[in-house]
Amino acid sequence: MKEKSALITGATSGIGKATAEIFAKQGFNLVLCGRRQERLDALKETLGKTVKVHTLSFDVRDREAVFSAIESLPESFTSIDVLINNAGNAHGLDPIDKGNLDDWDAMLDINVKGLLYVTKAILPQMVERRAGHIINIGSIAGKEVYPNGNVYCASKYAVDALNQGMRIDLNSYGIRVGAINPGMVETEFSDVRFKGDADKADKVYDGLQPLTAEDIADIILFVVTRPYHVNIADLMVLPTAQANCTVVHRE
Ligand code: NDP
Ligand code: 8X3
Repeated sequence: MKEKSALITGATSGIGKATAEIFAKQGFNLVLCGRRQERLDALKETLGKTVKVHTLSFDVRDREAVFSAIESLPESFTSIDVLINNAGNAHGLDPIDKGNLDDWDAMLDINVKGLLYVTKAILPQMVERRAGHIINIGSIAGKEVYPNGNVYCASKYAVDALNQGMRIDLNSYGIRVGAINPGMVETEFSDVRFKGDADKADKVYDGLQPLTAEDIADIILFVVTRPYHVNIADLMVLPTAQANCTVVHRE
């Protein structure tokens, strides 16, 4: 069987890292992306024992860095079967009138424009081969707006729109496009949102069992390993304790 390859953005932590680990177990060769080089090196060291691993360190906001990193891929990695657009975060949780402009820029530049840049850089070989699979990591926040979610929600609504737009525009090339939209997953997400305030971050998951990064990685693997004529287009995954963005059962 032909070897498969996947490029994962945001592979240094949380959902992206767990996805890299489960994909390596299934024999996917991996291109792992993120800004934290030491974490990329550590992943290469461990996962590189079972599959081919190439790492690319760049900020998805930096348009030129995105394109030059992907152009620099060695021959063995120029054909990417699966792109996982996962890099992203929430920055802040403020009402719209008190929002921090740097937080707004970060969320729109990373979660929306970064996702677009990486997709644009990867697409030519998928279009040429008339094959490929793009998984966009959206969020329940891209389906429902919650108090103080404003710009983060807007960024994930944009991911939802882009997921649909990509599926429409790439339909004639036979490229699969789908989104996974998680609810609460305990990763570094809340540490980033609250800028390292561990008390605030921990409170998010107080009294409930959140999803783990591995729960989502497992589902991504399921989506990717369906027969090629099956495209899981849009999937929402919540912890059992969460009914929607605002209804959460805490013991
Ligand atoms: P983490 O904070 O654990 O991981 C975020 C990843 O994104 C890191 O690997 C980080 O790598 C990367 N990243 C962030 N900013 C940039 C940037 N500017 N350039 C390149 N890479 C970047 O959070 P999660 O694993 O939870 O988040 C992954 C995705 O899942 C995000 O899109 C998030 O919105 C989404 N999501 C998360 C949920 C949750 O509750 N945790 C729920 C729903 C969706 P590095 O810092 O090394 O660059
Ligand atoms: C992350 C889930 O509810 O914190 O996308 O926005 S939430």
